[in-house]
Amino acid sequence: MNESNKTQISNTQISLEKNAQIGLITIDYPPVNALSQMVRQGIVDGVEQFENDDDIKVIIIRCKSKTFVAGADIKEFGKPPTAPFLPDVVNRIEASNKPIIASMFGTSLGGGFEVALACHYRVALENSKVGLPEVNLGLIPGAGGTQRLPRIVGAKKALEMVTSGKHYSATALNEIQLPQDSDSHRFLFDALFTSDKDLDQATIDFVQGLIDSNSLQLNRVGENTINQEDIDWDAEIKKVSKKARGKLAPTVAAKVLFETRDLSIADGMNYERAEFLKLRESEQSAALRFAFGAEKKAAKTNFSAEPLAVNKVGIIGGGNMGSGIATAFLSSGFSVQLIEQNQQALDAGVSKIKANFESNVKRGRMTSAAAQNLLANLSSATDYQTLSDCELVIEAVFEDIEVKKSLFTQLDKICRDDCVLATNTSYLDINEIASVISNPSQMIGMHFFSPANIMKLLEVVRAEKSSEQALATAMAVGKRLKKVSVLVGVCFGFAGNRMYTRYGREIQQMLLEGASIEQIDRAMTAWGMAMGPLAVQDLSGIDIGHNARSAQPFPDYDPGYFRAAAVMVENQRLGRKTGQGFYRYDENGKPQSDPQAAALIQEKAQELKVEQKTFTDEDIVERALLALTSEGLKLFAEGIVQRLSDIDVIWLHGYGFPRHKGGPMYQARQMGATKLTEALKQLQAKNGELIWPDVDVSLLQEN
Ligand code: 3H9
Repeated sequence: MNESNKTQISNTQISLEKNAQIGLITIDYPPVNALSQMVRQGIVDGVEQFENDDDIKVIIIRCKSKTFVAGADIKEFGKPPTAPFLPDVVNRIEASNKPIIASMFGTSLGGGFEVALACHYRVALENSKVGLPEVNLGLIPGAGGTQRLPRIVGAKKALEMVTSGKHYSATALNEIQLPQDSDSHRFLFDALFTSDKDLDQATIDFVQGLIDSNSLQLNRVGENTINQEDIDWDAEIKKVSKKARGKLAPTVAAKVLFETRDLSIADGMNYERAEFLKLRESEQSAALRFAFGAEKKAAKTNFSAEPLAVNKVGIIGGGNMGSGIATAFLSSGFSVQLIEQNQQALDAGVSKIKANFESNVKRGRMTSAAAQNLLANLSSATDYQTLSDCELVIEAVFEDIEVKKSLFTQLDKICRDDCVLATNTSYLDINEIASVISNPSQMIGMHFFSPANIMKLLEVVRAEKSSEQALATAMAVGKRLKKVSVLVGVCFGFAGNRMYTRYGREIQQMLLEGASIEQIDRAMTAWGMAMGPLAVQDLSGIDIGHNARSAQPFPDYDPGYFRAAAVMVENQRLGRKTGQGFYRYDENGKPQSDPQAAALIQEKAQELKVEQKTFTDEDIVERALLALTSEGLKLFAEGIVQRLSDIDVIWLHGYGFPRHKGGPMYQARQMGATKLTEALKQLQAKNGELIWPDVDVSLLQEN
């Protein structure tokens, strides 16, 4: 581009250039070209300037760096809004008297997609993704997304896209064909270019083609009506609401689509805007925005060494955990060497991995060919020697410290000198395990959550001597696995399971004090937890936690005695796997209340002379949350986590904490130090030593 073609605009995030009859508006606001005030202003100024320029016939909006616009600028939320507002910007684009083309790549999301929808043409690279993810932030699209999208893809698809918040592949969306009589006359994209193309040049060529053939049009999506497909709105809204499990935004989004389906674009956008503004002020949106920021912070680490490049990963153990971890690695393109102690166990592990891929294919998550390609990177053996060229080895064997120590003693002799050695232990002392290898700095914890190919959370555990490189490697690997990785320190259960133990102990105590199994699970799920704590214990096996606590791997830390759980274990009621635990499971695996379980708990309470109380659901929730909060503060005070918000991330991704409530420490911060202190004191007075008496509530202010 000739320097003389640059057009002046007083904006560091936008530049304007002329290329013969084409006006180029280029947004350059890393990392994701969010729609800051400056970007919004720059777009309006650019459109105005090119409209008044007789040389220009058509305008392109394009982006530098790694993506087309990924949405409104989240950093501006919570501050007073400043003009020009995004709805006005998109309307200005659509009203332009010269056609505007959106040149899209990467992820065009939220407000970014709304900008593109207002353009008169859209072109994109084939591997682009688009979406309206506002519901994930407790919002709905606020700049015409609920209005223009159904005018192109139809109300049904728009309902799905707006309420799910998912990212969609450009290629797949462009296959949508509306009925002939629909005046949604075009596909979403006017051209899709193969991903190896230079998008800027391809867009210019596309536009030049339109100019040369004299076929430029002002395709104003807002002038279309919405194709009224046969939709049972009542049923759809109910479905969305049920799936949202307490989140407001998806239901509001569905209702907006329903209420505005016959309105003009102007009236529809006014309706949408009013609902958007209400949600922007809501507690849920604040919590969801907090969660987004907390995840970004957790990913930020400041290691003094570069990560090791990892290609081949050894995984020892082909049980549920090991095969899940192997599936996760294979799915992200790593080579995996699976090890088991005998051929039978190895075959079983390989079968589980294959079954995981088959299930992905069945659910439409990947093609059969893609699954075969990824599975081709799997090798399996019973010989540890095959691990000699791995850059990372993860053990997922039986939770017994002697077994693990003997395993790492062997690995020490076989693995590369710089190989990162990771244990997937949930409770054991990694410092002790590391003591058996000649260079303990190679040892870290990588604590996956079951099923490891599905659960997002990864606790990367820093042991006393872990090297910066080993930790940096694990965090980088976590990113490649698309996990949410959080750095934690060594203690009983690390951050997540230690808090879960504290929470579980309080639940157990409430059972003995007279709260029923059903009431506790109902109270916690009604509050928003994905599962009741007792149903969770049944699912994971009551003996697992029982054995971990009984082993007392950290003599200085007393996880507490879970009397109700102990009674279940004594009576061989280990949970789902034995058909009975806190619940009894029918032949279809459905949990049923079991008076026998209740009677066993009651007997124990009588034997221990536990005073009986009546609980409201609120009492149960408050006590459970305060147990979590107090343990979280202790973990932070001990330096096990770097930030309180890391705890929130752990609970959102590993333990089914409702995202729209931000996390346990976010809840505590909302409560404030004074109220929290008061609540803890009251509970302590009522329940003796059970709530930690010595937590430093002032730490809430720090993070
Ligand atoms: C909206 O648009 C409302 C409108 O309908 C109406 C308005 C009226 N703003 O995730 P990454 C930062 S609501 C500001 O690690 P990736 C992020 O904080 C918005 N900053 O990268 C991070 O910063 P840092 C709808 C943003 O490649 C950096 O970018 N849009 C925004 O894994 C890299 O992020 C969304 O909800 C933003 N909108 O994934 C999109 N987005 O480096 C949310 C990101 O300082 N964003 N940042 O930590 C995403 O989903 C992912 O970030 C994305 C990139 C897929 C774009």
